[in-house]
Amino acid sequence: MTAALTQASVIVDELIRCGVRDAVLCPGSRNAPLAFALHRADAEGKVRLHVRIDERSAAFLALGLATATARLVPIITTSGSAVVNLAPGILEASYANLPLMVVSANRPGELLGTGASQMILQSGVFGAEVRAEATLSQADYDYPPDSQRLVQHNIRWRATICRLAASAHGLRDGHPGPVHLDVPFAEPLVGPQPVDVPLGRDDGGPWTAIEPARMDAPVTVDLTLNTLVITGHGAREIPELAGVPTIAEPSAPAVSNAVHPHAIAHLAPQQVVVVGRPTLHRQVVQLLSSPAVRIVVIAAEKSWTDVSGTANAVGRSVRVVGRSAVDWLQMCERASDIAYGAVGRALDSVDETTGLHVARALTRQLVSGDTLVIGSSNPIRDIALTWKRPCGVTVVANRGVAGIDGLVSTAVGAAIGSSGRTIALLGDLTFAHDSGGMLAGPSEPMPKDLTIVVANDNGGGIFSLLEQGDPAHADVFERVFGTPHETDFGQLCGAHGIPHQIVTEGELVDVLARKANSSKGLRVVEVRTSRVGLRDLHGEIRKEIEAEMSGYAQSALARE
Ligand SMILES: Cc1ncc(C[n+]2csc(CCOP(=O)(O)OP(=O)(O)O)c2C)c(N)n1
Repeated sequence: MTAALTQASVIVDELIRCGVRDAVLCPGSRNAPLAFALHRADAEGKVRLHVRIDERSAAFLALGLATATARLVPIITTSGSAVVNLAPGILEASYANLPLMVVSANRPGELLGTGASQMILQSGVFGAEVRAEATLSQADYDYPPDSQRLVQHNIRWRATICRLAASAHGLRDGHPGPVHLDVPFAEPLVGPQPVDVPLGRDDGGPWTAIEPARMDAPVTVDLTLNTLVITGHGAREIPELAGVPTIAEPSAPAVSNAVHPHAIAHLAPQQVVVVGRPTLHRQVVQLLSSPAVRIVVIAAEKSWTDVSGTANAVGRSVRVVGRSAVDWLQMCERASDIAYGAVGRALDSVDETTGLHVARALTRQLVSGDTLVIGSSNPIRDIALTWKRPCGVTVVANRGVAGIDGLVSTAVGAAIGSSGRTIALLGDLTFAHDSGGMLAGPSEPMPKDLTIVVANDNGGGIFSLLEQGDPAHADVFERVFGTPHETDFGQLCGAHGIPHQIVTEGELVDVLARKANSSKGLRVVEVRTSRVGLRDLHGEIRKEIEAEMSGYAQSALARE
């Protein structure tokens, strides 16, 4: 019997019993026992296996799959630096509260520091960013037939996996996120398929069935105060607040009473209810730092959003008293209409195509059943300014740590995990950063219909909107912030066998109406955009809203 193969079969079997349906494997030698066990489970239809060469990409693929399927996704690596290459995706999962499990193969512990090759201290390598970690007891070098030690090991291994899976889902503490299982394997790592794998529970379920701890702490929200709801990443729907004016970031659930983010500067709410984690708008940060406003935070997780420390109350759910005043509702609606109108007119008035134009054209094509993956930087902000999210469109965005890394892989994972078509909007640096996400072998599961739209302004457009984009820094800006690269995306995609085309904003509409039926189910559509006039365009939008709002305020005063 090859003990390492037996142990790997137990691990894979218990993961499946814990609800795993997709697993991402990165090739290596130390994790060979797990590779064999996963290949077998895939062949038996028990799990869908995804093999990726680059661990960074693998972690983000897993992240996309976990987001789309709401299931635990394990990423299986060999030992050494391979494990650390997962770090960006693990950090994103930690701050976005997504259930991932790193399963890192290791050499036997006693070899650490002996000069053994490809060996690092793997336990603790993700620091406090994993919710739980465990090192599995090593299988014996051999087990005699009917071994009691194997019986005991089987129990211990399965129970440990159940504990980690429960932590990943936050079942006991409401704090889901990544976990780490380190598995020391002794040689031989390869041998005949194990036939005497010790079994799990008879009912086919997990070794330990872990019930979620119920926590409910409602907080009272008095709607007679002029109230604005701000929903950010990770927000869930709060039916009690359904009719209240809401600034919803694109990755928060659709709302019936959406308010444009630029309206904030012209509204003076007495109370703000924060749901999830808003990260996009400076105006929101300003509003939430005001001690004059009552701030109520609703958080399902253990941690809650209160960057300025101004929150008056925190709860898990809402108990509403009173009703919103009609003139407050009208004021919010009017300010929002003015802001949406001003954005639209400003976009129509310029000749150049910007990321905002691409965001508007793309989101107009979305229909119920679509999944939209949004890159960090300007794409998510452009979508926030141009789109009112309708019901039925699923949105995926890596707002945990808001990196520009791993977005191609996340999009591929989200597309594989969802049933309809998927459209992603990424900036060019974001696309280039994870172009390795297009790297997948011919046997790998691929999306049914994924279009990655790249708004290519040849560099980081967002920086021209920040302080460093002030013309006073023009002599420094381009090289150290703008970072133009002039990459030929057609050739880059061609190297991976992915179809690529360059289209205008107008052509995007027709292109998106057609299916991405390439052999890999993935195509890249590039729209050349300009960031030259971006700062002025945003300035114009704000000025126009300002002017219209002051006209509205004066006519409201005259009516009183
Ligand atoms: C991993 C990572 N590295 C660096 C950054 C800093 N950063 C934020 S936005 C940005 C530029 C992104 O450019 P692009 O994807 O082309 O989008 P654009 O700003 O042009 O809309 C950079 C480098 C980051 N957020 N994440």
